[in-house]
Amino acid sequence: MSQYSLFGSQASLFTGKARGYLRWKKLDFVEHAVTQKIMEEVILPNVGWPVIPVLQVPNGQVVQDTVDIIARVEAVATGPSVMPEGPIQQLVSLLLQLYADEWLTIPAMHYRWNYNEEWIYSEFGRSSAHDASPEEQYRLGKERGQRFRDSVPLMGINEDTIPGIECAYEAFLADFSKHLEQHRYIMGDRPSLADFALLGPLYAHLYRDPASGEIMKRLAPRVALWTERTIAGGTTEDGLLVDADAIPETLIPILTRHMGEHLPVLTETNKMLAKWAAGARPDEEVPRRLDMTPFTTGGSTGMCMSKSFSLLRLQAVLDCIAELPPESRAAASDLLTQIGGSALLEFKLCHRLERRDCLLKLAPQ
Ligand SMILES: N[C@@H](CCC(=O)N[C@@H](CS)C(=O)NCC(=O)O)C(=O)O
Repeated sequence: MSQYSLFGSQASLFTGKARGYLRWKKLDFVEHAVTQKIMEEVILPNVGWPVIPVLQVPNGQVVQDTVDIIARVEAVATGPSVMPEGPIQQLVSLLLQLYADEWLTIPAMHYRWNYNEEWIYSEFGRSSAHDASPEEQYRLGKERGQRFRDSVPLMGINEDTIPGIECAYEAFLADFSKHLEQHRYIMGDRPSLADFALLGPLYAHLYRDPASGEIMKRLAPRVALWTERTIAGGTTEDGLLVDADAIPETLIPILTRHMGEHLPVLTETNKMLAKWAAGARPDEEVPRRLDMTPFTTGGSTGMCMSKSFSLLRLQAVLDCIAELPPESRAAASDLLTQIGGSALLEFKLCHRLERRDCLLKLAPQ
């Protein structure tokens, strides 16, 4: 019997990230669908709130958050590290993780809910109650899916912003396709952290949901093929990362779009966190949503919720910049300037964050 259990779902964005990574790592694990029983007996007692994916490790401990899951497995599994060795490649990996986890969720949610709504209700029901009748699955799925559906307008997805969301997504697909003409994965010919992070939004919502998948396969067949080999955990044809800590030129347009769109929102979110933190108790959970903030994507503007969690992923980027070895600092500064991200060189997070008890909290000062 496998000693590792992944509790998740085929329809879940972050489960795709974890699954692709665990397969690549060749970890002996079994994936379990999250039934009501698993939710009540495993997830709620250990995590405290309903969220997936969750990894149960051999000593019975339960790990939540894909970054923590990856760190936990990296510490024990053999084979190459998911994180490239070069400091500049590490920085780009963390930037792309911030993009994938915290910004590409907008097109992911748009295409799921505006192109696949009825299908996804049944799919949620099928994965959580596979023995129920199709009608019962639809009813259950609709009940479960409501909180995700309700977050769509809060993410700034509406009639005014949809043209921009689609324009930015299609431009991303075009850029990524171009990149894939030269490399099998983000950082060369084997998958690494950025691939698994991007797999989150690109697999469940944008490839597997039928109407989204049709769009991806039509507009960007190379991205669809990348999605297939990355969710499989790589293939026997995979090779090596690009060497000498180089960043493929073809990533520049992707990184530039990310900085241009996300950086203003992160800057506002940081100000909102500062305001909240000024009156917070030391052990208080940071609210998941702060205020609404203006954003621009693909030329459309709107208002979206500021997610405090995004600052945790940003903190990993800032830590990486702060810890760069002296010989890599100039290259990092040039790269950030080239992609419109030089503000990150000076960015001061108003308060250090950490996860305690599976919740986001202010780190003790
Ligand atoms: N930062 C978390 C995000 C996990 C997450 O948002 N999971 C979604 C499903 S893909 C979920 O369960 N959301 C429930 C919620 O946000 O209330 C991770 O990397 O694991």
